[in-house]
Amino acid sequence: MKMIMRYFPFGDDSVTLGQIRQVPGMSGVATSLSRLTAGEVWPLESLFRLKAEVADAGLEVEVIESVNIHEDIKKGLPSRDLYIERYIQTLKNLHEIGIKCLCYNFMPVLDWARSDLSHSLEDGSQVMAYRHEQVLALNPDTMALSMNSKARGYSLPGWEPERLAQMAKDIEFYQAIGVEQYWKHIKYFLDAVIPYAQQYDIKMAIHPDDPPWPLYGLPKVITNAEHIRHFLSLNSSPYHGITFCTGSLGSSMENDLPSMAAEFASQGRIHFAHLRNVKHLSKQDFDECAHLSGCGDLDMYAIVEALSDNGFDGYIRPDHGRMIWGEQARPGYGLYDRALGATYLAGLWEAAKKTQVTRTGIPC
Ligand code: DNO
Repeated sequence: MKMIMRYFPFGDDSVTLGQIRQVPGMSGVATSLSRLTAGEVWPLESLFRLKAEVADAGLEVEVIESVNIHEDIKKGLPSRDLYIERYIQTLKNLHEIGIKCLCYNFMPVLDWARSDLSHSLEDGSQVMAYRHEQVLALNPDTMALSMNSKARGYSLPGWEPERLAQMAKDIEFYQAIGVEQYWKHIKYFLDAVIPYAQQYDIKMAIHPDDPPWPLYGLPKVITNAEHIRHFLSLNSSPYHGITFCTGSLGSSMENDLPSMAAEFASQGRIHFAHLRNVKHLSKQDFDECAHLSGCGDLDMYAIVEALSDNGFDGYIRPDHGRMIWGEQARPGYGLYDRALGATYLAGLWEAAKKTQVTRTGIPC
């Protein structure tokens, strides 16, 4: 297991690589050329610059999060072949700088959705929150504007301007095609790309839909164990896997996360884990919260134990943290609470490893 933190390069982050380097146990970053638009080939020189910047700080860049998929691929338009070709060229370039894992998503139009990026908890911290009725009442354009206005000037991953311009039209398009057709578009992409991922030794790790239920009539696919099984069955390559995001999957009270972690880790299909907790207020309303099991509804120890016992050897990053101690940062991605989360998760990992033989009889 390697513990990493997300980092936005070239002046787009309030957190520095030097600070990340000082978080105990931190070996690298998950990063991206976040200012490029979906469909562009990632230039090799920018990638080498990124690698050098990270290496200068004594960290590794082995995970890219994410290379966004052009909407024409998700829509299954004839132009998708051109964008798939460019995606493969980007994979080749990522291979050149030694990338081992790529986190991506296949969510139509929207990436993640929240009703509030700065909701105050009783302890005075701020978190991102989701209230289903409020999200439904907003039209997506209004939600996009309100999310970007609260991003404190940083780019919001998943809410890139080019995505937003077309939003209303795209939503209508997806409403018309339906989920069965959407799965076909996923398969078309995988059939074309996974052989190259394998050739370039890059593990592809799809991120679950966040939140994991239908919104605005858009197809949602990576939402629960059954859908993940179906997704994995579309290609048998070990390079075809998932990002196990406990916050996204855990937003649905129906998902049993330790059991899902055990099932997919034992198949070698979890390449990356985003670990965070979530506090439910009702079935479809939740607040993000501190990482500790006691602060939310997920049993973080049981999840880490399931990953560890089932041979998980990928990357873990602490996911969204609270905004604490007066920090001003991109929502979810401040330094302090993610650093607390990272050390907590490292502690859970150590405990799981040290008790593995006595608990399971299986040596580490
Ligand atoms: C949100 C992130 C997502 C994730 C993408 C991966 O904070 O977890 O934006 O990076 O879905 O493609």
